[in-house]
Amino acid sequence: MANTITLDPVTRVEGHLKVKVELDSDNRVSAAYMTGNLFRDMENILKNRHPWDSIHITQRICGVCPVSHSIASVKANEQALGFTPSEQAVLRRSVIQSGNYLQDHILHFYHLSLMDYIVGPQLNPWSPGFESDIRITGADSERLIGNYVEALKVRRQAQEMAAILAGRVPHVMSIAPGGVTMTPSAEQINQMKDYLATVTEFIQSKYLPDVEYLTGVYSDYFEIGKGPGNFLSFGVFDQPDGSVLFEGGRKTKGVSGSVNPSQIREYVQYSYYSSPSGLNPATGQTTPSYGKNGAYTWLKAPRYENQVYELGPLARMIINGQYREKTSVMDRIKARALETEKIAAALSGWLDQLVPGVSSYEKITTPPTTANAIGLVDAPRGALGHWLSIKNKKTSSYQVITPTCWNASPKDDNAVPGAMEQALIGTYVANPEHPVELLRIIHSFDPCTGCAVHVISPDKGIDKEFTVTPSVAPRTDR
Ligand code: NFE
Repeated sequence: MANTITLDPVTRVEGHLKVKVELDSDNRVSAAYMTGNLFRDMENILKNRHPWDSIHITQRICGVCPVSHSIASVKANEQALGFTPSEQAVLRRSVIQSGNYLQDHILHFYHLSLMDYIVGPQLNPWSPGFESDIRITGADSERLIGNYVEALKVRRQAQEMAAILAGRVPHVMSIAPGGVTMTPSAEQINQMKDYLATVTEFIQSKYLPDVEYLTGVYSDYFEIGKGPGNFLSFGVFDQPDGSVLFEGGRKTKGVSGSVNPSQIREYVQYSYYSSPSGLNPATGQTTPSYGKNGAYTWLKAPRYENQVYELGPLARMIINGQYREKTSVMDRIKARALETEKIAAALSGWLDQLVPGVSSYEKITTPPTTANAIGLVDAPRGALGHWLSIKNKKTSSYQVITPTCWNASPKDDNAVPGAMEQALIGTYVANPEHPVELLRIIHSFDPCTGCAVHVISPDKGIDKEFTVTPSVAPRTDR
């Protein structure tokens, strides 16, 4: 029998994720199984509700990327209405979304990934941790931990900046069919500029140098964790002149292409659903079937023209010609940091274009009687799609495909593993009792499985086990 390693839960990710890998006799991963342990049934909850409820309910899918859900949902609803938002509304939405992106990318590096590479504080929740291949110690480690703490404050600044226009964060209030209901004053715009100055200073003086340092110390990780080599994005940050900061598109084995949503299919042979496999989300179905024979996850397997794609900052940067076409742990970390710098620079220009005291909201009182619409945008982790159907002014069908659903997807009906599974396969695990290589690969994708519901075994409860097989003892402190 193959030697297996199971990490459950994978810590420092959003949501509840499990990974199981099989090792061959040389300690290389020969098979990988990503399991999303959550099912929330949001899509069925939305049925028969007012279509605009989806703007707020889908934000509750996740506290990390709610702005992107609100934008995907409002885009679908405005397409259903045939409504085009004003230039100021477009701008204000991009300002809110970029504030969320900035805090999210900083979150990923300092608070979710960095502890895989340094000696962290010998405190709960950082300790016990894996003790293998830690190359950053002593003063360098302490410096990075100092920046970890500063990053907490900086993320707050980015959130507060977004909240000025959003009404509140993380779950925003001002984004509605018709535009953005918040009209900023000149004083508030200046306040946002002050927040951005602090965040930009941190990106330039800490985040970028720290990433440069990490990628230098762990340069071998430019060869570890390679994804499928296909990249997809829906594009993000609409600008008032009709352009987008990051264009959507595809790179398929080096060849550029556009994205046609009708070519997306979701397969469920290995997922806990009894609904038909291979449906396009416009006619998608979500019928849970926990424990289905052969299934191992709540995530479906989205594919474009039956191909596996990697999504996220690396995909966006490659598709936009702003990063070399490579895929690895360090390429993902580096591309995310470089994207952060670009977003902060663009945001500075957007703040200059905000017009104080001018409304960006046109009141619309009723949804259409019947419509089919799509809202596509990129969330921080990649392409996000909301498919909406309206009948009798109510939502009759709603399907969401999140970026992590693509990246952490299981095998499809052709038994082809998902992007993260492919990135794990072939990896050499030096010490199976401390499989830090697996965590580094998983974290580089910044997965979030918050898009589904906790399944609780009443006798076991949740999160009681932290298991690394074959032989590290379970945690007993939680
Ligand atoms: Ni919950 Fe999200 C992003 C979306 S990932 S963080 O980015 O959509 O599936």
